[in-house]
Amino acid sequence: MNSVVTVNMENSVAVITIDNPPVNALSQPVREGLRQAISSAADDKDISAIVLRCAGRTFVAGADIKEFGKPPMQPHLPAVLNAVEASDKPVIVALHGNALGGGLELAMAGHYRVASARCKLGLPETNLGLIPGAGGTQRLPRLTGVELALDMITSARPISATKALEHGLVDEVVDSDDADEVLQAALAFASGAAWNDGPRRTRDIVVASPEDYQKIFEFWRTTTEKKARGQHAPQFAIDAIEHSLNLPFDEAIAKEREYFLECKASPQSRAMRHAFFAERSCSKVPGLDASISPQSVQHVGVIGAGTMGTGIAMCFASAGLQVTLLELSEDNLQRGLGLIRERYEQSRQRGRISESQMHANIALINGTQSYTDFADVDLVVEAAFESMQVKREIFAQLDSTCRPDTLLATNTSYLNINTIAEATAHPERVLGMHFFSPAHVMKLLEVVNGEQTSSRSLVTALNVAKRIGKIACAVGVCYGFVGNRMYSCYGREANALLLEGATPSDIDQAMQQWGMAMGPLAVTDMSGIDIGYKARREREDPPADPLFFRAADLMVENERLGQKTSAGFYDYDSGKKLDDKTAVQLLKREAGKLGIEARDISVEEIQQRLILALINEGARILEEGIAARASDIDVIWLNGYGFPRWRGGPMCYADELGLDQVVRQIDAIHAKADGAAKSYWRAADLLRDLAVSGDKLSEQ
Ligand code: 3H9
Repeated sequence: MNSVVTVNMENSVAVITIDNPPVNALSQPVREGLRQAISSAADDKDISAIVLRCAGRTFVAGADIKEFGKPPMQPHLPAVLNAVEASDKPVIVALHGNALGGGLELAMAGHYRVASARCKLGLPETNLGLIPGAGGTQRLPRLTGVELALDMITSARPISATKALEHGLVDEVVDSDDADEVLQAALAFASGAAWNDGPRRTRDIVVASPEDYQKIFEFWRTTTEKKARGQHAPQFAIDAIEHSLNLPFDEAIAKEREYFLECKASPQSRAMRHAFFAERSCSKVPGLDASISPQSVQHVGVIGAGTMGTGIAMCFASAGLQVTLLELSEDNLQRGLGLIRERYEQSRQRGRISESQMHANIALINGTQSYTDFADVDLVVEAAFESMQVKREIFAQLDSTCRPDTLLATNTSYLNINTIAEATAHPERVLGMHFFSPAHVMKLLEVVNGEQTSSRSLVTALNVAKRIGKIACAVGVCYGFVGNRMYSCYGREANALLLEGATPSDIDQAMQQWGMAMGPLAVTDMSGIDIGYKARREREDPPADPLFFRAADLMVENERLGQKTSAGFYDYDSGKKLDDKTAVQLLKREAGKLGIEARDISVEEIQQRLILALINEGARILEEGIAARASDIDVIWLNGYGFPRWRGGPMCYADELGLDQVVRQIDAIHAKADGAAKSYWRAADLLRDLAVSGDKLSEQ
């Protein structure tokens, strides 16, 4: 048919093969090839049935997301799928790998489905701010019933082939993941009697209508509103699924198309598509020689059995790597190993891992109190106390204990990697691997490239990050790297607003309303207000600003460290999270002493100050080359700081706001600012330049 869709005959069965690497996305040539293949098969009297399959590692993983930003091209997917479904020759679809989005929609437009045991089937469009737009909201409920369809589409989570078989989404599961074996099973299906009645068209199935279906939809609308706070697509998806019960198929399909197009044109979908590609590009570091192969890493040493160290040890063990966990005190070591066992046990209870997996993971982690056990490790991740002196001593020790090629990483959140590397004779093998807390849960890893870090060390760290399932971004050295450096500007504004008259809950609610997972002060209370306090005192170049994090410092000076002391910005005694009266009094008094007059502060002002502070610092980070791409900054904020995915990250959001608007708003804050704030609010040159040129920040 064309280079991506071919047809060959197996006796009287036409085998249509889609071969469009890497994931067989339904780009225009695939749609055109499919249209032609189905139409030719219809006219060919020698063809009794059709098997539709894919070459390569997966069935179709969806529409081609890259096409969404461009003008639509014929033939459109819904029309192609209607032609597949209308075929008079039975269409048997052979599924392996993933059948996602438009891929599953294509499979459902076929008449029968045979899947490999490891195949995953799903409609993940809401992850992209979309709804299924080629019949998924109508054909899925016809096959599985509305409840599973609601779950699969609103959660965007795929299901296993076994579950799909149980619920009528596939007709046969082949106990193999080999695409050829699935093809053979589909051919056997095609020559068998299963389809003696001819094509079984999904559109003709009457959707089972649960008696209390209105209640079911109400339930999904409210729970989805909470789970997917701020997002439009899941609600559109629920409306569309409801049409499978209250409208004829063709009218419901027309509605689905209308909602799909509205979602596709929305800023939310643009942002989520940006996030999708940003997460895939961040592992490709510009300028890094792609031919460099990573060093082998099988055995990892982790220093520190506290919250971070134990979480880091679990990341490696869960990926099958051997771990030696070092902690000098026996009590702390045993406490850490106990914590690891507890966390794995919890995962087992929640059904995330099997009992045997739990035992295997635990067995991979051995505790030690001696550096001699690091003599043969391939990688060390140090997660000790945040003190330059402590870290330098540890690295000097590692330098003399480990093999000369062992990669040495620090998990420091702020400290200068170059200064740490100077404590070793081989600074080229030193870098930062900055995990986010809880390390065994959070996907993000900042890989900090020191001045002398070799390309091979960087490649090895990125490779190991991928093996442990992290989204890794390479960043340069500066105070706080990318994430925490920006967070400190965001927190700086929250602190300033507290002295200007906003309460902790005013600030947190404004930011949650904007879409952040948590407010900054609730985060500080949770992680411990003293953590930032100590980090600020370790700083080599603290800002000469008496107001810098003054509110947080005031809490620490009054022994209010947050949740751990049951007293911080919030009151934890009442059981409800309320502004703590003492904290508010302390802040008022301090503001009075500093001559800051309390005023009414609007929700908009809070949101603007905090988000613009992020954008401005992000632009400076780009100017300095600390991040290679704006999209890396977005990935860091989406995966490490609870930034709403539907806003795409701070750099993407700046583009949505319009850079001229961003600069105008920053200038307005600058005009009113005094003292150190005057320099914080100088708009980054990059923002000004782009506002003039009209180029996008997120594409830098
Ligand atoms: C949809 O279908 C809408 C319809 O309802 C209606 C239409 C009318 N398009 O993730 P990986 C690229 S919406 C274009 O690293 P893995 C990806 O960018 C779609 N490109 O591999 C990367 O490129 P590069 C619904 C795509 O093995 C390469 O493939 N479907 C697409 O870790 C490898 O990707 C989805 O949302 C695409 N659809 O994971 C599924 N998908 O090498 C999206 C991937 O240049 N895809 N690429 O960086 C996935 O979830 C994962 O890619 C998958 C494989 C699980 C399939």
